[in-house]
Amino acid sequence: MSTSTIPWNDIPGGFHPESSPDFLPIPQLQDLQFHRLKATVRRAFDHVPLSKKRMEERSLTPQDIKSLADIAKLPFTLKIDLRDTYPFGLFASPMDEIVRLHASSGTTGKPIVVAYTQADINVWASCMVRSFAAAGVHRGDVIQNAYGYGLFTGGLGAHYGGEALGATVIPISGGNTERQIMIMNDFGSSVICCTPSYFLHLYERARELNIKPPRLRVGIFGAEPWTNQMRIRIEQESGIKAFDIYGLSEIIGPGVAMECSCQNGPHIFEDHFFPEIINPDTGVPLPDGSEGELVLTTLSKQAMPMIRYRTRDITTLIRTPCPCGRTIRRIARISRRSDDMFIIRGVNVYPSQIETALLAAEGTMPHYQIVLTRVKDLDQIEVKVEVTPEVFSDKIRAMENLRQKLENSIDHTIGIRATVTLVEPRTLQRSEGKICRVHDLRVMK
Ligand code: DLL
Repeated sequence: MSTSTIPWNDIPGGFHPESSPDFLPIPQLQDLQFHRLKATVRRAFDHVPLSKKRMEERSLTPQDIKSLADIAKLPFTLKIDLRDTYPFGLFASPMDEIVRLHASSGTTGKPIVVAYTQADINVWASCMVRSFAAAGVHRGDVIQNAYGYGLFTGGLGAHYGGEALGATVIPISGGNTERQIMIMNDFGSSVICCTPSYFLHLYERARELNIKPPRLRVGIFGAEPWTNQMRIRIEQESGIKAFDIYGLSEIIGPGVAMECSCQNGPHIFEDHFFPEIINPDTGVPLPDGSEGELVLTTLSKQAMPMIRYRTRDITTLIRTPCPCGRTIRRIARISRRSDDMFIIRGVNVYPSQIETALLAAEGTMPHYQIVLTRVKDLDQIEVKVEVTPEVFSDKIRAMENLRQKLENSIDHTIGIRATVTLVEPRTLQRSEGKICRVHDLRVMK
C-alpha cells in the first residue's frame, strides 16, 4: 500500500488514537454515518442489480433514506445472496478498480468472494491501525502475524494494519509451531496475532521446550468464539494481555471491532460499519442493550457495499460510555453464532456454555471437545476435557471428584447431563486456524 495514504506517518510518535474517529462527539459521528449511509445505498442501488431489485420490491429508492433510522426500511443481505451471485455478482466496482479478492470457504460447496478497491484496502488498514492502537500496540513493536495468509482475510488484514501503524510485521502465517516459537524468541516478538485456540497450542509447546518468549506482551485474538474464562486462563498462564478482535470477510475482515485496554467488549468502528441488533427469528430490530443477531451495514465500502448483512453472530450493543473515552459503541464479546447451536434432547446448547462450565473449575486445561452420538434413539453428549498434569498424576479419587464436578457444572448450565471424560494432557487434537469443537456423529433419520 502507498504509505502516503496513511496520514500519521509523518507525525512524531506515529498514530494517536485520540485524533481518530474513535473519539468523535456522537452528533458528529451520526452525521458522518448518515452521509455515508446515503452514499452507500445510492452506490448499491446504481451498481448492484440484486440490491436494486430488492429495494424496488419494497418500493424504495435511495431518496427514501432521510435519516439514520430509515436504515430499518432496507432489505437484509444474507450469506446465501453471496453464494447465489457467486463469484462477482455483488460487486459495485468494475474489475479494473478492484485490487484484491479474498474468499471464505464456509462449510458447504463454493466459497463466498469479497472484493476491495484501493480505497477499501486503505480503510481496512486504518481500522486495523485503530485496532492495534486500542490494544496499546505502537511503533517499535514486533508483530508476529500467525493468522493465515492467503484467501483468508486474517493474514493480510493484520499485516497491512501493522505496517501502516509503523510496527515491524513478521508475516509468518499459521502453522509450523516450533518455527513460530523459535522466531518469537529470536526476533523478540512483542505482539502475537492468531486464533486463541492456536495461541494455547503455541504457548503449551513453548513451555514444553522450556522457552519463554522474552518480549511477548499482547495477543490479538479472534476469528473464532472464545469465552472470558478462556481469556482469564490465557492471561494467567502466559502473562500477556489478551485482546478480542472481531471481523468477518463479508464486511471487510478483521478490524470491524476491537477491544480497548478496558477489555470490556470490542468497540465497533462505527464510522465505517453501522451496527444493528435484530431478533434472529423475526428480523425485527431490537434496542441497544438487548441480545440478538448482529446486522452490519458498510458505510464506506466501494467494491462491495453490504447493506444490513445478517452476521448470525449473537451479541448485545452497548451504548454506556467506556472509561477509555471512545464514543463508538461496543458489542458484548461474541461467544456464539446462531448456527453454532446444537439441539440435544430438545434443548438448545451452545459450545460456549460448556466452555464456561468447564473452565470455571480448577484442574482443567482449556482443551476440550464435544461429541454428540445417538444410542437407541437417545441423544448422548460426551465432553472430553484435558486435565492439568498435576490432577492427572494425582489420586484416582481427585480425578473422579473433578469429573463429577464438571458433569454437575454442565448440568447446571445447560440442564442436560453430559458424560465427562477426563483425558491426559496433550491428547486432544490442536488447531492451527479456526477450531471445530463439536463433532456431531448422530445419524439423522
Ligand atoms: O474470521 C476475520 C477475522 C480474522 C477476524 C482474524 C478476527 C481475526 P471469517 O473467516 O469470514 O472472517 O469469519 C467470520 O468468525 O462471523 C464470527 O462468527 C467469527 N469471529 C470472528 N472474530 C470473532 C471474535 C474472520 N473475536 C466469523 N469472536 C464471524 C467470536 C469471531 N467470533
